[in-house]
Amino acid sequence: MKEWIERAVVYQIYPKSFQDTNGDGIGDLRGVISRLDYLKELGVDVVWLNPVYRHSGADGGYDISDYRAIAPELGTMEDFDELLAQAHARGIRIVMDLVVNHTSTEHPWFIESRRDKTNDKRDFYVWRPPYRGGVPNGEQSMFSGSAWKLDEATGEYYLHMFAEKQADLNWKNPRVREAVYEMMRWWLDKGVDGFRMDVINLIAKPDEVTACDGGPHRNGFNGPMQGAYLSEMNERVLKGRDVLTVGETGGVTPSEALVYAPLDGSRLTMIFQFEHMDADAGPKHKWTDKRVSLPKLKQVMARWQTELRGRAWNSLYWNNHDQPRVVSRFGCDADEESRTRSAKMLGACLHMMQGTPYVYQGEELGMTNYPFASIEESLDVEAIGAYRELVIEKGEMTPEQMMAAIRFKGRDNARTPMQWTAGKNAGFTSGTPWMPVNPNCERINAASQVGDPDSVFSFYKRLIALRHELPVVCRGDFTLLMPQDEQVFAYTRQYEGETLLVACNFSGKTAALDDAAKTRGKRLLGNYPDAGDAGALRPWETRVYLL
Ligand code: TEU
Ligand code: CA
Repeated sequence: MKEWIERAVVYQIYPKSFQDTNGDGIGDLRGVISRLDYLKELGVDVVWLNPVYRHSGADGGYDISDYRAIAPELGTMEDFDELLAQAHARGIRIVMDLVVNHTSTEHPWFIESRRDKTNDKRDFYVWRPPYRGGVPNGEQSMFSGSAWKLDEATGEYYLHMFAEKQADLNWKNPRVREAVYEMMRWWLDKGVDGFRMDVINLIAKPDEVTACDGGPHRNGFNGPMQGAYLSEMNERVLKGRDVLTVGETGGVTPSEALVYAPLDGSRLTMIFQFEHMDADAGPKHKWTDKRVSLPKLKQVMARWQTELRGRAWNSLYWNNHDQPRVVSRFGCDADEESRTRSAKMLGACLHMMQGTPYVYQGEELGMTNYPFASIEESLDVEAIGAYRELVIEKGEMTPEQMMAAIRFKGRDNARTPMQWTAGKNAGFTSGTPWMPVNPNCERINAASQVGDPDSVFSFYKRLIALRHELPVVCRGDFTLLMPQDEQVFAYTRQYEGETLLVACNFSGKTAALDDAAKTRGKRLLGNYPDAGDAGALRPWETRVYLL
């Protein structure tokens, strides 16, 4: 593991919701440039930018129509170059989103591909004839409904594992792979510092998934060729370059992680696993408002810590642009005291583990979920599709149940504008924001937190600094304490004779600590002004000690 990556903390920016500078209500690249000093103050090392490429508006930029152009609403390539230069001048690296499982149906490759069956780009995508007059098989889109769409021009179906406008590329075609690698080299030559790779474990679909056999919905993730494609990508693009790569890999197990992100650097630097994000799933998958069971969450987190140890590298995240706000999900946003305490507690719990922490914009302020009242307020293709399927078509959930689930888990919660100030539109825009600003911006905003030593922001700043300062935070062996406890998440990290003790209360009630978890030694961090009783944690309390 490269030393800078071992100590790095990444900040994720969803540019459309970060900072608008020209009053059109949409965040832009100049907005990101204008906030680089804020990121410097926080102390992060790397920024991951969600897609900034030209797109067709179906899925928040994940439907790319030109990999080498900036979306006009976000700015120009000159703006991008300036952002890169200005970030580098501050010692901040830039990691781009790489979306190559699919392109937009407006991408020139697809426009050519769909024209007829013999054109040069036909095999860039997955085309199949009808099976007995209908869809080739029962494969389902991640956004509800069939994953096959009939295209009138040739009478064949194309595969789209996400929205209809997101056509899956055919990775079996070596020309597709080379075209992707060439594009990646183009960005790296420009000076970007790596890639976050969207659904990268979906590119090597097993043959059954695309078979024209009327078969059932199967799982297209983690196909047999995955390792080979990633080795090839490494060989042709990444090898010899000082980059950070992180693969988004839903459904992977720790043993599969060893295939994707081995420590020898032969494939990816690390992956995003999803097991802890699925720990609170119910019978309708993510669509539930049920709270997570803490023993289960701990078991998942601990397993990833121990099973990757010395073999592969973890990423650490509670939040991203696809997840609800963690303080509302695993903490408590009911009152200000609980919100700030639980936001800090969740930060400490995650950041003191081994791996690379990711902070999603606004997480460092303890931003919360948004009070969506009805489905008409949802902008996200996932929520709209799920509502249609589960409420309207199948009647498996009532509108009230589904809205409760969308409020608790919907992706739009992450995408409301960043809260900079208590003023108009939270200082995000002088115009009309593309998405409503959370009304709680009056009490939750950066302006009030940056200079306040007791703020969530200052606490995150301290967490990031601790990782930079203490080798035990980067390298220590992880041991889970009190695994069955329903309130306490406690663990130790051990490195070269030093022990870090982290104790967190995931509840609003006092919680007793076992002997092994009793706080002792030197207090590094806490979210109460005083040390308190060594054998008990107060509501939402966190303590970090060096023994
Ligand atoms: O997400 C991949 C993915 O599997 C999502 O469907 C995820 O399960 C869901 O958002 C959780 O609610 C990536 C991107 O992060 C997402 O924003 C895109 O919509 C998707 O790929 C398609 O590109
Ligand atoms: Ca703008």
